[in-house]
Amino acid sequence: MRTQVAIIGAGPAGLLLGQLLARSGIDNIIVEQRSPDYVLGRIRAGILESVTVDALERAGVAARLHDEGLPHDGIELSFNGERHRIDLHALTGRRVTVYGQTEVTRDLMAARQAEGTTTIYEASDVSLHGFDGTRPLVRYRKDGATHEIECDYIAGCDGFHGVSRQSVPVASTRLFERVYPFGWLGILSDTPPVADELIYAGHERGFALCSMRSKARSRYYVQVPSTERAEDWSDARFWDELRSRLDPQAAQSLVTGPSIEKSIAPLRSFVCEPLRFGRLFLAGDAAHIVPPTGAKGLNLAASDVLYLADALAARYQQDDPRELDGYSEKCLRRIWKAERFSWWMTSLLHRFPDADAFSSRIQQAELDFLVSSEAARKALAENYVGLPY
Ligand code: FAS
Ligand code: PHB
Repeated sequence: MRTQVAIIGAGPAGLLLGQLLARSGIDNIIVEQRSPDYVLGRIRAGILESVTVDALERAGVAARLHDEGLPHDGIELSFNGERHRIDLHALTGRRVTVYGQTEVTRDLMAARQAEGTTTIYEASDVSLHGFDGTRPLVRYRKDGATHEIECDYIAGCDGFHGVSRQSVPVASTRLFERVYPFGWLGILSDTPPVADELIYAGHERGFALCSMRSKARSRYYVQVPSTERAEDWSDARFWDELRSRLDPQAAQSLVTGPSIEKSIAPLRSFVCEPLRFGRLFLAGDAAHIVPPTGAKGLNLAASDVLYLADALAARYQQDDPRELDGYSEKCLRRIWKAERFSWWMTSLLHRFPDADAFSSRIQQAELDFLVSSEAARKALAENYVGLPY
């Protein structure tokens, strides 16, 4: 087979890139190791920045998002038994949209299928070749046979554990990482959300987050040690722990019910530099990971893909390689600001097992300053709604 751009991974980054390239008349094939149902079964992000909404509109897949997505003008911080609203819209003139990553992926899959663009699911032993030259090649196995895709460029959109970044000689990369000593135990339940907006709670027992997917489906998280296993947490144990970390009003209003999904996400900050290796470009979780505290993971993937789609369009339509040459540096400027914000929100609201008394007082002072200073609240709001694209 031959195509202009071979995309590795059919998560939100790969599917969004495929859709944007197709709308620019650039031929592409996506190679994905899992089945469509498996990809849709992963419960991930829930908050979209306006940049991501714009990208989905450009991709022609925003109709259901506008029908079913929930625009949110603010978030709440809960600590010391009180809740403090951060009015995102009043502080920045912008808002975020609650719309699950699963639904974004579903909309992108449907659009790609309707346009008949090729996605190869359940491909195994995917390998990348020749991207340091001018004739890159993707090889994979499916239905007992080995297949090859000749292409001009490869987009590595295969997530943190994917093959793309692993295909680059380590000596050509600089990796930056911080692994946190805790994870998020998340639960999905068909119960009404505890409040109209998200509640980020910092408590001596640990962090908790009250989020949602709709007015009838809630998403909750509690911070747990990295050693915990989801199967050791009954629904009742989860609800009791969550309730113990919320302010009295939220604890009182919490509606519990059976979990329809329960999993633990590890927390890490990670960046690979650079993002380009000859004809291979990394985008999304293949290039960087943020702790989900700042709701940046999916949104960073979208901005990488917007930059890459525009750069490939300039290359193919005006034979202008300059945006491709500037891709890595442009993405990294935005990536590192999102890494900083996600690290800061995580440090602000989580309990660190090795924190001494001084660190705990600094954390308390940070929270007190945040809720007493409009400048501090504005800084949080600007980052949360998404820095300028
Ligand atoms: P993805 O990991 O979503 O997609 C990569 C795709 O590549 C997958 O479908 C995978 O099967 C495929 N792939 C991997 N290796 C391959 C290979 N060798 N060959 C072919 N295909 C291959 N972000 C938030 O904002 N909020 C959250 O609450 C949140 N929770 C998360 C929970 C977990 C457990 C994880 C892992 C991430 C979470 N994230 C969250 C971040 C997440 O939403 C990512 O930012 C988002 O999925 C990024 O999308 P992609 O870059 O497409 O990567
Ligand atoms: C979610 O709804 O899954 C979600 C929302 C906000 C975050 C992280 C996760 O910061």
